[in-house]
Amino acid sequence: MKTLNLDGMWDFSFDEQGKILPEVLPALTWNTALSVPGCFDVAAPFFGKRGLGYYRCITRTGGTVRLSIDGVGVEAKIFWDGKFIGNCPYAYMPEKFCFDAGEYGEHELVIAVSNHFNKIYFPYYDFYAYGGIFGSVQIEELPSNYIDRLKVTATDYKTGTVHVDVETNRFFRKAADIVFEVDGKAVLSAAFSGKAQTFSFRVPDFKLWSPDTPNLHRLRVILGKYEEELEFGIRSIETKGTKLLLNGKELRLMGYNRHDSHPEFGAAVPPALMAADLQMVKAQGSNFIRGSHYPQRETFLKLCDKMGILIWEETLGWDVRDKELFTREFQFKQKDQAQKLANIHYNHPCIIIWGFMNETLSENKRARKIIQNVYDTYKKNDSTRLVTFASNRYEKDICMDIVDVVAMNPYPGWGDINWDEINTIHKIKPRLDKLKNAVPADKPFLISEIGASAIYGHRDPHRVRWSEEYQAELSTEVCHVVLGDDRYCGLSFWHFCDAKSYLNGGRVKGINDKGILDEYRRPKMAWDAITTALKDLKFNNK
Ligand code: ADA
Repeated sequence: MKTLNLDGMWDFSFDEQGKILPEVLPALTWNTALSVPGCFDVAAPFFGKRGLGYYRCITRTGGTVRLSIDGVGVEAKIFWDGKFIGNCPYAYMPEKFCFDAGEYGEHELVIAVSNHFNKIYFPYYDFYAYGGIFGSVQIEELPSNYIDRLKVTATDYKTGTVHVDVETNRFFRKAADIVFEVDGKAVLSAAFSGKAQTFSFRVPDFKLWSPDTPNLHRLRVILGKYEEELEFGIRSIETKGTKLLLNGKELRLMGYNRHDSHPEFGAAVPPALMAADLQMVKAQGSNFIRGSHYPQRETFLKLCDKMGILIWEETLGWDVRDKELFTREFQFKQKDQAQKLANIHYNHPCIIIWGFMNETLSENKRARKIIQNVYDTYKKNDSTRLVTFASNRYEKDICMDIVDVVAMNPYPGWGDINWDEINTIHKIKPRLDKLKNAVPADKPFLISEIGASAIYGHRDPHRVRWSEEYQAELSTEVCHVVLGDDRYCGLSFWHFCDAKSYLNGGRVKGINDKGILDEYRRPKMAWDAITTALKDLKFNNK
């Protein structure tokens, strides 16, 4: 079995007039080249344009193959030797396609990308809709019988027992031997019936995974001519009353919401920059990232597995209005994304929370049904993780009983200014105290967003809003109020770094400037303020 990494320089062609992705490839002139992964709309001559971008690469392969595309934006259609193979309907969602690539030899792969808004990515979202291929593109050459899905579940962190669910391709019907190795040693040889089957074994000399000890084990599965390798972690995540428990011990979360965004790379943030972001988070003593507001890249999740950073990953859907929310199409797309995400990223120990539909109409009875449905979809596909959504309906929210962790996005100290005030930091504690009393007494409560805008370099002795001083002072107060009170299971600031949005809706320079770092990752005063607050609070005994 061979894996081809197709990342590199691809031929590129842009159609600015094109509105809808075609079913059949048009005649194209491949007159330029762009990088994959990469975004076409962060570079001249395509800067800021909307249209159809065609990426082409020629590769040598053949037989049965599995093509993996780790996220596109806003959507894409895939063509192999001119023939339609499949869709990437959701921005940022990784997709896999198994198909017959034909005789061994040269073949043409075209990924046709549209960065027009669609029925899941609406123009009013507060983050820029980039166009391009955001993650790696790979081809695995497969034998005719292969494993389609491998799910590793640590069922008992005390004994190191794991279950491995093996699902094979449709045509696999023959009984065969299956071998499991962990860290290079055989742990189980068994008969595989030829249908979906679960195997169970204990990991010898297992070590638990946690943010402080992110131990990973390597699994190798051999089934006939097929082989697959992956890393997994042994850990549990559950709730007990108002607490989160990781491996049976209380876990408190502290970290950031983070957009995959950079002025020069758009949403195709390079791995080196991802690693640098995560190293900062780790060095600060934080342990949590909410991947706002869409699926994360495989590289990013692997880094979080290795570095011990806990993740909330969510479906795309931001502040969706009733006109869109109450359509069957939108509801299907939420459930479909939840089902895909829970399966595709199932084996990452770093993911502890599945999320969906940021700030939806959770005060509304019709929306409650939709929320219940998406929650149930996640649970059906993954009963081992916590499921929630971030609410901004506060006391009016009627869905707090559904979710495993109540998560809210309040903005006291920012959205509550009066004519005669220049500073509303004193309003933070009373507002949060009131809010926490509205949360069911038996549920963990997470402040999933909170923060203030600050323009990098804007310093002001009056500490007015938009100054670095104001944001730093607000962040310190938030750390003390939230992390100093164990009624809250955690906190994630809005947000890690400034990220491109739109000019309408009052975003200065078209950027959401509530980053604790600016868009180039230069720390604002708040970064050190938070680091100091965590030390003063001895957060997580550090
Ligand atoms: C919301 C939303 C974020 C961001 C934030 C803000 O809470 O979830 O994506 O838009 O507001 O900056 O106002």
